[in-house]
Amino acid sequence: MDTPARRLRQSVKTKGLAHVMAAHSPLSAKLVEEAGFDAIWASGFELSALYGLPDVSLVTMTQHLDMVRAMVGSCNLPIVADVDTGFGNAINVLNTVREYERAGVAALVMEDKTFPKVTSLVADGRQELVRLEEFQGKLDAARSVRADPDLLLIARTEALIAGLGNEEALRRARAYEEAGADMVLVHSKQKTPDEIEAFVRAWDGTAPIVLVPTAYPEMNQERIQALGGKVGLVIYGNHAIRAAVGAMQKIFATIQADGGIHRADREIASVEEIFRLQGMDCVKANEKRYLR
Ligand code: SPV
Ligand code: MG
Repeated sequence: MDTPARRLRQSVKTKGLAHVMAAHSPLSAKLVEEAGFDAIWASGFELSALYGLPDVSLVTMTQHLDMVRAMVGSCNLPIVADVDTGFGNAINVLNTVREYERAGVAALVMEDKTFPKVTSLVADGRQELVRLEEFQGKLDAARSVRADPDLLLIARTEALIAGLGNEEALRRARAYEEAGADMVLVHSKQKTPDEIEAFVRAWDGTAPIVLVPTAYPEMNQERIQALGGKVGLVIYGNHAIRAAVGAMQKIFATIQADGGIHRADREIASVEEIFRLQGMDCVKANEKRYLR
């Protein structure tokens, strides 16, 4: 059967590296699909920002799950769900995996921080990790409850984010693979790729690595591939919400400065373009067909 999980696994297999773009709404998910990415990152950071909140476990699982369901319904790309810490301990994880799988995601990324978590990229953030054994238990729980063996369970270690160093990141990554993680995401907030490159070079497991190069943007596809095919997914973690914020700030300032919308009107998407994205052509066709 052609499931989203299988399609994502297939992308990684055939392309070597799948490109995953962040989205925070059905509309942004649709734009990710039209732009030709392989999958959607249902980012906790983006959804928190959409609600005007910091990414510190304030957005609930229900809120995130509702948005994930709406995105699943709006596009055909596989969705990689950012489930933060799994919203609690291993008992919570049992419920989390069941619910997200039922919602139709292709993959879940669960991180080894304590709940409530603190967003990873903030300077001097309070980064606390759970014990390695506790996280293995959470992975065990996740594995035991997934119905489809193709559903990708991605273990994310925040060891580098917490300043614990490469050896601890490797120790945890190995332990998470041993506990059954299909891939291992290792996050870094260093401004250059060297920390991550050192990790990937030293990686001796078989699970593909997942990177989120937000903090070290010069890590492009070419540089990732130069690491010898160990990286399976690259996640562009927050570029949808940042693009949206920049575009709104710019156009709002233009309208304020001009005292009207005359100049702004030429610089933004047309109303027709929004109709297209909303599927108004379909409404018109259905009106002809069904309204008698
Ligand atoms: C997210 O996009 O929610 C992430 C990536 O988890 S980061 O914000 O960089 O931690
Ligand atoms: Mg997140």
